[in-house]
Amino acid sequence: MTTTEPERTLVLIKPDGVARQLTGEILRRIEAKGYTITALEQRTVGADLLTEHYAEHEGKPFFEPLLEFMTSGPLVAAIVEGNGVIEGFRSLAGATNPTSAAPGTIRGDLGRDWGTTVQQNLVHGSDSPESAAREIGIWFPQR
Ligand code: RTP
Ligand code: MG
Repeated sequence: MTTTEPERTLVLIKPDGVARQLTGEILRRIEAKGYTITALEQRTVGADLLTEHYAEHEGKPFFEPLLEFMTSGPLVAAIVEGNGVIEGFRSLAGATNPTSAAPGTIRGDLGRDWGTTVQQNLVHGSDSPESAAREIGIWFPQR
């Protein structure tokens, strides 16, 4: 039997998650699912890095509020490894809007609609192998 290399994804615990002291709870769910955290760092980042990270959303109405939110305080960046982790972490995270995210997911259980112009939805996870490689290059260039 042959096995393949585990996949990697870039996870962010956004500033709302860190401010609400949910870092441990979110990392617990990732580990409980069987994924491995291979890099982990809390940092506060500026608009330049986030403009690169969210390049696909530049020009959209929520782009400026998104940058303001993401630079508002410390966040946690992680590389998470495991078979199928890109899709698997997005399943754990749930839908973008915390109101419609299913119970059992991070956003469904812990997220709420604050009535702000941008969804403060606790986490980010890469959405494809190409995004994961690109985003890991931005956040952890040495890895
Ligand atoms: P993410 O990239 O953060 O993992 O989230 P996602 O794929 O579920 O959502 P995406 O469409 O990529 O949007 C990126 C982030 O922008 C904020 N957003 N707010 N209309 C809104 O209020 C709105 N739309 C997007 C969210 O923080 C979303 O996660
Ligand atoms: Mg996205």
